[in-house]
Amino acid sequence: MARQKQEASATLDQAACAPEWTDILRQMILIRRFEEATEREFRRGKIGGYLHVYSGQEAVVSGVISALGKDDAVFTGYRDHAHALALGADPKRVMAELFGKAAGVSKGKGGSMHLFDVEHGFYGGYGIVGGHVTLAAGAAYALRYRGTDRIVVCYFGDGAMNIGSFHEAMNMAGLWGKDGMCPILFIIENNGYAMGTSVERHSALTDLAARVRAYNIQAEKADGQDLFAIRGVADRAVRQVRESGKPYCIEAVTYRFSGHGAADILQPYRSKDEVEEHKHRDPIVILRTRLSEMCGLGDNDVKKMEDEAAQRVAEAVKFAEESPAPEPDELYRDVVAE
Ligand SMILES: Cc1ncc(C[n+]2csc(CCOP(=O)(O)OP(=O)(O)O)c2C)c(N)n1
Ligand SMILES: [Mg+2]
Repeated sequence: MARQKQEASATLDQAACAPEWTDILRQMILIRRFEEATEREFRRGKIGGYLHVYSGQEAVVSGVISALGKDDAVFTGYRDHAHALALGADPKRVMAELFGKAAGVSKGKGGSMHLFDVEHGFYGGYGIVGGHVTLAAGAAYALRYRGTDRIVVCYFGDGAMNIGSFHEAMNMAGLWGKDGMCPILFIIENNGYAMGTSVERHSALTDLAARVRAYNIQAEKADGQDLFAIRGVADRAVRQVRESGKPYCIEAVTYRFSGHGAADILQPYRSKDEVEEHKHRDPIVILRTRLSEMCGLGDNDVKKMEDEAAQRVAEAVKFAEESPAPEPDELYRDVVAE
């Protein structure tokens, strides 16, 4: 499902059992199956470089991106496959990028951490932790300066909040926001860890929303495992950012089910019990259960979604595998501005 071409002021109407919610569930299932496939293909040696998957955090992407207008812009770090897919990027071209193929969204030269798909409003995909927050804040300023009503959404992790560029970006966003010149929605993907270091061990203040408020930016926490919770906050925040031109921040409390990256196999920093406990709050299961209770979504409906996702992912892998590598003379193209 691509982004809804809805009015930015769309309200959350759970009772209506709108088809939108099943579309979002379908999207979250696709993202999960896609990520599982990338882990398999990494182990088969088909994907080189780094690989960080989003499993467990899907509601944070689907809940916010589904609240956006079609012209809004999204930035994130290196855990970026889900963001590209939720914005409507073709799974075949995303997988081809991971395989380093010319048909990839970044022409096979970016890989997992550097997806880019401007046609769908996706402005990356960045490997330098927290570096993209400055770019996103600048983009938000530029959009308002040009007189548009587009907004920027910038995702980052809990760990990214400890790098200097994060604080520079927050300070400028807070300042520009005073004049209504920084329409940006920051999303903290607080999954509890920065690689193997827990929030308790890396952040002097563990209330991450409070840290953002220090920059004169309104911030609130939301349950990142519950699609309806995160979407409800996102609807309100997106409307406010668009109208006011001021930044806003949502701390989405979530959890990653896989290791930090494909190489993080032993995960000595957390117990198996801890991971299992969090799997009881799988965002896909939570949404599926809600839709079956509220709207009569049946096991057969879900099975159809699972089959469809499996097929789309298998087609993406096949496409990526069979696609040609970039030509050697592509090596320096698009690397620096001309
Ligand atoms: C400037 C910089 N320093 C260190 C790293 C190495 N590094 C990669 S991911 C990561 C942890 C980031 O954690 P977080 O922001 O919480 O994101 P998550 O992986 O949990 O999504 C670190 C330190 C990097 N890529 N860039
Ligand atoms: Mg983290």
